[in-house]
Amino acid sequence: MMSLMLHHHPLSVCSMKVRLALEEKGLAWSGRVIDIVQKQEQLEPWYLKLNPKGVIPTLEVRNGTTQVVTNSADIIRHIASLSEGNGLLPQSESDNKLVNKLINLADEIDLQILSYARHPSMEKSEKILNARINKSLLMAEQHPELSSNYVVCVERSEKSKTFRVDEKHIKEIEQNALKSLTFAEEQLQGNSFLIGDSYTLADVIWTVVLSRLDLLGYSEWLDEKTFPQLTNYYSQMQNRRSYTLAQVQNEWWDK
Ligand SMILES: N[C@@H](CCC(=O)N[C@@H](CS)C(=O)NCC(=O)O)C(=O)O
Repeated sequence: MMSLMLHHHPLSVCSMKVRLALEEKGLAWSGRVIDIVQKQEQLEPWYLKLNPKGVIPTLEVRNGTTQVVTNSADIIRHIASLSEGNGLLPQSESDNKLVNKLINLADEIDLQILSYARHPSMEKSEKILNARINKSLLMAEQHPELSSNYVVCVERSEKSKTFRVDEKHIKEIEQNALKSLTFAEEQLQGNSFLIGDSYTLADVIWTVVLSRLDLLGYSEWLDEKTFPQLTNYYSQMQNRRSYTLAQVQNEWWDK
């Protein structure tokens, strides 16, 4: 019998996408919380062997053998491809292409950098990024065989520190996000979901994106005047049982 084990964190936006896909698929799963806030467990050697970039989420699909899937967009696609559970993909090829386009547009919105840029405490988020850099450097010394992995982890946190205060970079992310939101708004014209009348994987990822933009305070976008369809759609999605079950939380990490 197949079993699914997700390495995740309650407040990680990438983890929320996967939890929501699992709940909408209606499959049982178990989870292991990876503390990316205080202990920086994503940098432990055992975890790097599963996820060489040292990020969450990671899904282990056990079915006689174990398949490890990383990167949230690939994980949700993998979940949708499983024969068990509810269908999350449309019938026609053209609609499937559209689902993929909507997944890519959502995935390209750099919610990590926007989250670091808009965290209520620059000091607290700086502390987390520094803790990741310091632990990566220390672990690289202790585990030289994994040093190239730790270089990637240091570079990622350094990049976050630079870009989150780079106004031009943030503006670019926001302008691209606005283009994608405009596309999603048009898709919803006369439709209950992003692809016509049925809930798909595109709705999974967009629900989480809208929820994070809401947390980040982009109230001018989640507004009836700017994007009426999306605003109404977002409240409908919040009412789904899966939203609660998947703990799509609108909370900041604090430490
Ligand atoms: N493209 C990856 C990004 C994964 C990612 O950046 N995850 C964040 C949490 S949402 C993380 O693990 N951060 C810890 C770190 O950067 O050390 C995905 O979608 O899975």
